[in-house]
Amino acid sequence: MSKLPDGFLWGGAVAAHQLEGAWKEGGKGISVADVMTKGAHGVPREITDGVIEGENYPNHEAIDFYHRYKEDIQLFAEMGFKCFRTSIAWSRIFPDGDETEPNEEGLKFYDNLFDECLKYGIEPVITLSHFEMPYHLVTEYGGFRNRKLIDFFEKFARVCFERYKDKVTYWMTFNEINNQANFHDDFAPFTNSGIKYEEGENREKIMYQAAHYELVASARAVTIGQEINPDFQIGCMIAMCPIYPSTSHPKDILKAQKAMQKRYYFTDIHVHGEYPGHMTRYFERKKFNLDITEEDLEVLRKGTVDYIGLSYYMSFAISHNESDETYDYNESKDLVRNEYIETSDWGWAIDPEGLRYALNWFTDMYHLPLFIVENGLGAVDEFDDDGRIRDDYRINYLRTHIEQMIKAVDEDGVDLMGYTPWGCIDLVSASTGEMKKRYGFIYVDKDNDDNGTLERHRKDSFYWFKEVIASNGENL
Ligand code: P53
Repeated sequence: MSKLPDGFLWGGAVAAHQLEGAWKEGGKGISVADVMTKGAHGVPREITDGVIEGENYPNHEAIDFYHRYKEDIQLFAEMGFKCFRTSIAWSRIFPDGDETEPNEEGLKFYDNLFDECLKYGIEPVITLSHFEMPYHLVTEYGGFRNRKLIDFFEKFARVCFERYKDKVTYWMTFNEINNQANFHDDFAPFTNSGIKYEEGENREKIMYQAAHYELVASARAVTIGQEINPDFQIGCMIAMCPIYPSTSHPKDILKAQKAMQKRYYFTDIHVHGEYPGHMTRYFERKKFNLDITEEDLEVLRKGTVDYIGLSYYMSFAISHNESDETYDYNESKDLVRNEYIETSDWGWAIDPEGLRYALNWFTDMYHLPLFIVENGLGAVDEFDDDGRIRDDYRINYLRTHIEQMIKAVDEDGVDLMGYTPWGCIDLVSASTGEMKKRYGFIYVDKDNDDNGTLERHRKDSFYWFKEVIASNGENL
């Protein structure tokens, strides 16, 4: 007897910009992902001013899913997927983001894609905004610095809900909205919010303002979606990296708690519909004077989510700083290495127990169903002499995480909807733009220098995951 509920949503997750390619086809506009070059571990991707001739933009072709989705979905069906998480590329539907009418060719592509999933009984699980807003909204409006973006997002959401109301039940609004808690780096503010900072700007204040507009946009979308189809399940999506105190020093404990508040207050607003006291006090202390209206607060109260979607890859650890009595969190400076934990080739801490901890933490805080919509190991894969990819390191990572997930459900009573490992087919890495950082059960023949046939091959983990799904998590 499986310890997971019947109907548990096993599947895989991707995002449009990381696999579709066809960046200029079907009337698609340029997105923020289309102006990011390739980086590497420790080498950030560059955000260029528009698309510059001669630069390497890995998302332009990606793995050409736009033309190959039928073959790929057939492979997902062969693994027994119950669901498939992807996003709708905003710039396929509204190429510039501010048009009055949507692009029919873009809408049609997702009709075909969802029909193809449904043909095999695979539920689409859809993120509306996954690091791919139309680039025009950045150049013309400054991204989510601008309140107008709320209306543009709302319109996009409404068009998608209306068009796909009979095909899609599970939705999420903004992918990993809380990544931008790391506003000191350029990556998250740009991918989350379309924000490029000028020298000398108050980055933190701008981030909180943008996040506020996104939270309002999300809440409006939730309310509209529930009206369009009351059966919709609309969630938020949070990047969960639990932050542990590095020692039992009370100041480390407090520092970790304050850091958790800063990284996860987004969830409080999505779920409870209001700002927690520690955030309103913080804004006052910092004299941010944000544009938050009474009407916004009403919208937030109304548009609370049905479930929490989360990604889980790693945990963090933190120490207090004797010279700073405020406990204010600086994600790019304050984190320390956790000596009990191994890291991946890209430096991400591998911590299966952290997943159980995270599921319990969310449950204690919010009492809502959870959906693990990303988890996985980015690793280098190589064919052996028999033409096989023996990715036991990936199987080990997933097995140990699934074990902890099952304990959270079975022993701790966590209400869990499903599990969709990230990058079920190899795709372009978000943080580095590399192909080499692979997550898939399905290998795609393409390297970091754009060589390869784009052919698909089943890895050992493909057959393993198929058995995991078939046994509903019994045979790991
Ligand atoms: P890559 C940072 C921390 C946790 C998750 O990441 C993150 C990031 C940003 O990269 O992103 C999510 O490809 C994101 C996906 C992304 C995946 O994790 O950098 O939702 O788009 O591909 C894995 O290895």
